[in-house]
Amino acid sequence: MTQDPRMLSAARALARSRRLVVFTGAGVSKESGIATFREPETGLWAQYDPMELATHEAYVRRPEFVWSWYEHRFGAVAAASPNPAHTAIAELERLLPQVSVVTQNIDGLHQRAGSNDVIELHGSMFRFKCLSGEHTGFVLDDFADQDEKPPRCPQCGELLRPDVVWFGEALPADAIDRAQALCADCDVLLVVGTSGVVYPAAAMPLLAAEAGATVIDVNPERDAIAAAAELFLQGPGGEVLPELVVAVREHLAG
Ligand code: BJW
Repeated sequence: MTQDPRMLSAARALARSRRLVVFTGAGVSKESGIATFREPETGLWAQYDPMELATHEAYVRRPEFVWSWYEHRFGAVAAASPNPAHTAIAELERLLPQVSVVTQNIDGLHQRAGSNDVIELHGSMFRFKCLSGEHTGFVLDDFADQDEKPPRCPQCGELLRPDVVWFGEALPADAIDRAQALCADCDVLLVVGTSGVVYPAAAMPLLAAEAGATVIDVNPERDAIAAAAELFLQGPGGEVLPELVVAVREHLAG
């Protein structure tokens, strides 16, 4: 049994939770071998300029370059598996009455780990749409036989792009609306692996705290969220979360 008082407090809050929201960022997938964005040296933005890769203007300017960067990332995700952090989050669903996952990630690893209610704020790398945004919902199989890169929209012939949210673009309305409603009505918000600097997603912990929820932050670094969190559990998600799930189980068993 853990003796860490912060771990015990977090386990107690989770065991009592009736409406838990887990809010995740790139750090939750790091132990699956997927790079984060802002970590010094290893983060994607330490190597690449986000304005050259994650904006509509950049794609219009250099579609082949941006597409090839995404192809490289598709390969990394295809080779990856959910790690113990994803699995522990999915496990919470089996222990607690209501669990939703609000993620900024586009890698689909929460769903692969078994989480059933996943809200993707920044889209998905498994869906594609045309540059005008008029035709949506394409999957790789829809254009797998095309040699052209980037491929063309099967309906209008316009360039296809990943259905992800780039800087300056609105988040999908249904996703942000549901995430905000869940955060404003949860009793615990468990935040894992986000630097908390990209808005409007970064406002989720503030919404939850304002609504009186207990905000728990899991991160190896004391990032922006930690200051606002009631409980900060320092360490990698793949180590902290399985330990937390064991402590929740123990608490529920009395
Ligand atoms: C671990 C770990 C381990 C490591 N375990 N943890 C208000 C104020 C200021 C600016 C703005 C504002 N509102 C809007 C803006 C502008 C902008 C913005 O926020 N800019 C800031 C950066 C300054 N926001 C936008 O442009 C958004 N759109 C918008 O606001 O539209 C308005 C609009 C309305 C109506 C019409 C039109 C427009 C869109 C933001 C889109 C972000 N897109 C990206 C790319 C997605 C696609 C892709 O992946 O290719 O999303 S950028 C990138 O950042 C990605 C992430 O989802 C997002 C967040 O990053 P995340 O997940 O926090 O990762 P990191 O790397 O920052 O942090 C990793 C963390 O993990 C660290 O803390 C580590 O310590 C930790 N860690 N190992 C646990 N093992």
